[in-house]
Amino acid sequence: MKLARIALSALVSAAALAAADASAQGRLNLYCSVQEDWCQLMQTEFEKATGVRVAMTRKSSGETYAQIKAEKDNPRGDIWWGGTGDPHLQAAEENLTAAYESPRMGEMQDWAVQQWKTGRQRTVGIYAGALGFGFNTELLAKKSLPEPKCWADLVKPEYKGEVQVANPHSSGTSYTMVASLVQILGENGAFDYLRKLNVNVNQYTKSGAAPIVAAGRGETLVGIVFMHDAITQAVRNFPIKTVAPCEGTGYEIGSMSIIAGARNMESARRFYDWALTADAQALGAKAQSYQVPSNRNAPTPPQAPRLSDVKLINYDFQKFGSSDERKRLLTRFDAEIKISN
Ligand code: S7P
Repeated sequence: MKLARIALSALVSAAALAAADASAQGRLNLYCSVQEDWCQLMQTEFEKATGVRVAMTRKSSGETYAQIKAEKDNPRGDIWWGGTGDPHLQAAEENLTAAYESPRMGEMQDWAVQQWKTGRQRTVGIYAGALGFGFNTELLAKKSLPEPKCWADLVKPEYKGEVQVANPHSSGTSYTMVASLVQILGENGAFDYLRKLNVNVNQYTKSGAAPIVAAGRGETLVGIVFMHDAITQAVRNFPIKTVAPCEGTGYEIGSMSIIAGARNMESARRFYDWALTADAQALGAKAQSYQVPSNRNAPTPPQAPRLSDVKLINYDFQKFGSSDERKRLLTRFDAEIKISN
């Protein structure tokens, strides 16, 4: 009996010590909006580097923005890492995220610093990538269709039912497409285009990269995605060709923001500083994600599309990341584009 009491008290002390240890090293609730493999790698490498225990949730950019907004009076997340910059800017404007200046800011590319300034220090650029599309080369040959090269090709009758893209509410990729088309074609031109495209779309997915995964498997011919997401599928040996649309295209500044009222503010800042290091940014390529990193000392993966070779528009992040504009465009999308799923 006495022995059992001693064993029990030893067990209780060990558990108390472990708990104290964990709280000393900290915890972090990470909301992650890139691909699952990269999210997991960031989680485990940050844990290894700092001993902070990370609970990670992966969701698309628009979905994460909506979750942070819904939780604003009782924040459950500490940091939002990855995802397109527009919803990060919207969150910044709505004060859902907290201002922070990392000691790493001097190592950042100008476009990453500009994102931080536009977002009143509440969000920072962590990578950049151009929007485009990819198609399955084997399916194209089987169907004897011409190679699509331009946005204009995707609305041609021969591609009826052959195109997949995400829903712009849940997906930052798809909102980037809507905003880019508005900037290329003018707003009414863009909505005419989206109505025609709707005829050719076989499915609006929740996640932005899903259409190119489906194209790789032969479930759709074309997927409208960020070019780096198409390259990932080609690197994985799926028969995917990546296209930079001939008319020009928009791009994203993938971003990171600390959530206002974060319960683990110290861990959030620690993650933020770590995620801006060249070493942490080099993890993307290890997870087969080929964006251009924002730390000037981080290597750009050789597989990453060369942005200097892509006809990029002068994307207006201030305007298209503003709360009113994003809400207005999404409302118009719902009113005019009758999607069936
Ligand atoms: O796969 C990486 C990536 O394309 O995913 C992010 C994207 O916003 C998340 O997907 P959603 O379109 O579903 O929101 C991009 O920021 C990133 O480059």
